[in-house]
Amino acid sequence: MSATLSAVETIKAQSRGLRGTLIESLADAHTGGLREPDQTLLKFHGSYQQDDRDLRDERTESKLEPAHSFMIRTRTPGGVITPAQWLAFDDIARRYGGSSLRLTTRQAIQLHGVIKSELKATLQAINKTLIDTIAACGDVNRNVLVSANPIESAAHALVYADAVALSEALLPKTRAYHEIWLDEQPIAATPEHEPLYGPTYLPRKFKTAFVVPPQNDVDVYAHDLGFVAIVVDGEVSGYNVLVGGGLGTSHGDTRTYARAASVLGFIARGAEIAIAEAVLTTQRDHGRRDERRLSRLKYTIDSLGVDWFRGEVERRSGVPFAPAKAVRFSARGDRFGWTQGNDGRWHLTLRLRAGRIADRDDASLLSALRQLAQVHRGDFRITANQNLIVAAITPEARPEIEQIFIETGLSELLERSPVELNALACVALPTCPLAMAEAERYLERFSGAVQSLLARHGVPEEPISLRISGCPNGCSRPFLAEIALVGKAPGRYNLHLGGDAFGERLNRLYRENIDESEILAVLDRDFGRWRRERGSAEAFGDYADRVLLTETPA
Ligand code: SRM
Ligand code: SF4
Repeated sequence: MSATLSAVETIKAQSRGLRGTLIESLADAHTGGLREPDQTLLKFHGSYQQDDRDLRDERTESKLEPAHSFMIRTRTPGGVITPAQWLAFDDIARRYGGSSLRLTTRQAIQLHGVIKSELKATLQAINKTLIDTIAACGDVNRNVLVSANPIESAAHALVYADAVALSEALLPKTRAYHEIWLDEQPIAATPEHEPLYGPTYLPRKFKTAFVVPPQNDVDVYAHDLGFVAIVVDGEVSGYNVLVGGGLGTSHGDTRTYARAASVLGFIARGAEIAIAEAVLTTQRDHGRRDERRLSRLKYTIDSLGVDWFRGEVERRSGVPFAPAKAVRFSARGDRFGWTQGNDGRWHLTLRLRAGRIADRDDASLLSALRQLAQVHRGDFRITANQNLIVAAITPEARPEIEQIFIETGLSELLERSPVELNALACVALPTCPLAMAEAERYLERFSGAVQSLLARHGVPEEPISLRISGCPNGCSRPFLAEIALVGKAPGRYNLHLGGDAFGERLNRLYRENIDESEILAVLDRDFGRWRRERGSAEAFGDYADRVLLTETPA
């Protein structure tokens, strides 16, 4: 391993506990952006500097600096948020965030388009809602995912509590966030000790998810650390622990790859934090710090071996693993519409098309959700599939919620085929600096085109998982879909096929760098073959894996 540290390592080391010169950068009125090292440090506070890519060329021609603005992401473990918090976010979005909210694949809320002079006021407004953005981005443990399914509510409540406790335990200790954004007076001249992270934090981002089978609604195999709840007679006896999932790749760099997590074993409930700290510190001490592309936990595990890693986690935590318990997933996406929990309360899962919430010509989603939040007495749960559950509605309250649901047009968004309802897309253009092709703005058109093909082949109700990412970083978790488009260039994508229906098998590259007409032609032909040749009820992803991907491309 080369001894040369990546530039980000030096920035972290010199940052005085993630403070850097953020205060000075924010005060500099000559530019809408931040100094470069501060852009890196800002991420640890839950925000990214971006620019409007739709305007980039025009501004360059006019010799103007890019139209800088900031994306802000919340730390909301399990995506649970109260109606009062929702209303506050609605206000914040209208005032600072271009009247738009975005629900993410990690159960967070994102604001886009916040300008530098209003960044601090926006973070303060968010903090007033008792939600923070600490560690929502950066080389730390990120927002912790939890199955959002409120039907298995007894087990879910326990697992949610475990996830919140873990999220708190893995927070960095620095007071930088409080000092920079909330004007807290520094207590000591020297940066505080980070017992878990050390002065340079982790080599890379670190992601944790909890899942309650049989619903794999968080894609538990995609995360650095996964806890699969083992529920016996309604009680959570413990967790199967998974490590080393991760989806980010780089086009043309064969050293990078998507990886489904490996199983370490079973632990009793109560040992999660000790295990998480051991996994995290092993990665802290052994992950590569010279090459960020190769520094995720998945590469550390593959270079040291799963058995070595298991032994090291046992040594550091003092918790021995028992053999993993048998687990079966039988579903994956969200359960749309009305469902009733064991306690008689109702839950309404809304479809929000790539998680974007704004008032547009075709639907006034921001206003519709505001109306719901004004009367709702339960809570909201952001799902890991960019949707929203209006949860815990009493039977008495249901008629009023139902009326708003219908009158505001929210119900119409559910009148779609399974493939369209379950399709995901990352943000991509115009805000994501890494996007190579459209994703969110292309989702409706492309999923509609795939639906038309399915209808033509006589299988309009097939629940095929379809995901689009604007680049190979994989933010919509495309590599676990049955059909995925991965952006290559404007209007061009790699086509991946062959994931399974429950998020347990990675798909594979099927066609490279093709445009929409080529993609649809390939799918048209292959849907036809699948219909004729599939075993009884064989899913498209399974057929693709068994047949299409074993053939040499025509
Ligand atoms: Fe992501 C970077 C958006 C979930 C893998 N991701 C980005 C950035 C911040 C671009 C950047 O670095 O400047 C994107 C901001 C776009 C924008 O304008 O908002 C971005 N990622 C998103 C979100 C909003 C996608 C969405 O449409 O919902 C998701 C926010 C999650 C959250 O709330 O915390 C999001 N990103 C994911 C996931 C899915 C997951 O975690 O379940 C992945 C794949 C899983 C994984 O991490 O392996 C993912 N994002 C990446 C990567 C590749 C990491 C890697 O290991 O190579 C990057 C680029 C990087 O880190 O260098 C990235
Ligand atoms: Fe941006 Fe790529 Fe992530 Fe899409 S997959 S949000 S284009 S980094």
